[in-house]
Amino acid sequence: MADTKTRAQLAGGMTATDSWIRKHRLIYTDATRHPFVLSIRDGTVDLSAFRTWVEQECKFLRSFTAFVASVLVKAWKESDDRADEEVILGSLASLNDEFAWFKKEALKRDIDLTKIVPQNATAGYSRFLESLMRPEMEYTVAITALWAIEAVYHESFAYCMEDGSKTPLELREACERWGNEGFGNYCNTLKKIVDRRLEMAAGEISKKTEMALLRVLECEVEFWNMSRDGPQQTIRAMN
Ligand code: HMH
Repeated sequence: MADTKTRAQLAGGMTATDSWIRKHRLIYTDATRHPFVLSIRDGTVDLSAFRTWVEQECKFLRSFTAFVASVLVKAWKESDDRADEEVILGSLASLNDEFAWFKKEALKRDIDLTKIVPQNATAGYSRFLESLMRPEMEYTVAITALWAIEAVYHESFAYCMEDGSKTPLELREACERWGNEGFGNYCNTLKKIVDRRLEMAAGEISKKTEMALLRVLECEVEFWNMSRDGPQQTIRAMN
């Protein structure tokens, strides 16, 4: 009874998250092996693109933090396992640390945090997170989005730290932040929560959850695209 394996694992099958990653592997790979990430790994990254990434992250993190806080409230109300709340509290604690790190990065790069304008990808991502924050949105859907958001960063940045990567020295700290083993374990803990919830979810919730996962992957690809393209150009009328 105390066995923590899910029904699917006991049956020798894949968990729900594994089968979704397999089913949607094209977009999953787009999100976790994006050209921007590959350019960090091979050392050719454009530093103005990296600066754009830092700026937009500073904006993104505010909505992300509010979202994580809303997932904590949903866990408190809906979860079948009290331990979930501690895991999500851990997410908030590491976000506290992340804010301090981004402030330091912004200072180093002379970025004025009060003057950052969110680009379309950041604004779109925030709107999606806001839709997940609504009280009627199910915990299973929201915790799945949280897992996917964290897992994409872990997989991307861990790839930039592998043997043979040529990640520039000044970007190694960023890669270490999300790519480290502890962060990987935290992502796995979230993944297990998701699979546990999906074991007991009704078909329509499962479908809704899969859609939320796909939307996260799209938002992540758009966020990388925006970073790769660097500072937004102002389009002027040609007359
Ligand atoms: C855009 N995705 C984005 N930013 C982050 N900080 C994470 C995921 C992971 O925390």
